[in-house]
Amino acid sequence: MGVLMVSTISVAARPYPYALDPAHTALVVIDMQRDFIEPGGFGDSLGNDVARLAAIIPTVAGLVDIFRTHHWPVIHTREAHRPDLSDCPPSKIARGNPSLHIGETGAMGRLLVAGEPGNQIVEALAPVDGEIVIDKPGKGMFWATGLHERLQSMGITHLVFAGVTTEVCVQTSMREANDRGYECLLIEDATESYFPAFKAATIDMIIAQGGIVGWVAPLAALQHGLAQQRARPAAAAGEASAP
Ligand code: TIU
Repeated sequence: MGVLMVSTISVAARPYPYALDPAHTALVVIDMQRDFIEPGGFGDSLGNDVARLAAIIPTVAGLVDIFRTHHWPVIHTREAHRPDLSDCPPSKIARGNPSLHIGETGAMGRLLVAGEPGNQIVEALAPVDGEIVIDKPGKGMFWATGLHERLQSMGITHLVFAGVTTEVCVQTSMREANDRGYECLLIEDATESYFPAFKAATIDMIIAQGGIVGWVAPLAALQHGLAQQRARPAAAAGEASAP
């Protein structure tokens, strides 16, 4: 049997339906690392209740599973600095009044440092062979990562977003992607914030003004769009196989 050719999938999204072209779409899972999700990490050091974030893991896993099943690209990011912190501005280390600063040693090793236990993606969402893992020194996924060039070489034009936190690394990355011309969809139940009001406000900002940053939809809308696409009778049969 040949490769299944999948045509555009329509996702019931806000502010209007999102047209997902599977041949040119990647999933980006932002910073689902222990530093933010488990006690004793960077998120905890800033005084946050990290339990809120762990709750989305099953939904993110369901989203990842869709992309893996279809062999569509999955990209994981981690907020990570080099062990010598040469890629971490002093302003970032000094900011706030954390119980531990970036680079200091907590319950899961040095905070936000590549290679440390806390810097690993949570076990339930661990990358598998063939998936891209990007270590990013900033909140946004394009700053000093080379990711744009990789996405361009893959022919990616559409990005589906999940991860944490909604108003910090997810929003920054989505805005950076929007400015680079990507059509962006945020899966709203696959992202979370330490602050419910900030998550709600971020979603409102993304979809305002006709989708000034992009689109937002629940995972169920993507699943429904996929099911409808599969159910399209004659067209699907006609375009079903390629040599
Ligand atoms: N503090 C906070 O909400 N987030 C971050 O510092 N990084 C990410 O969002 N990944």
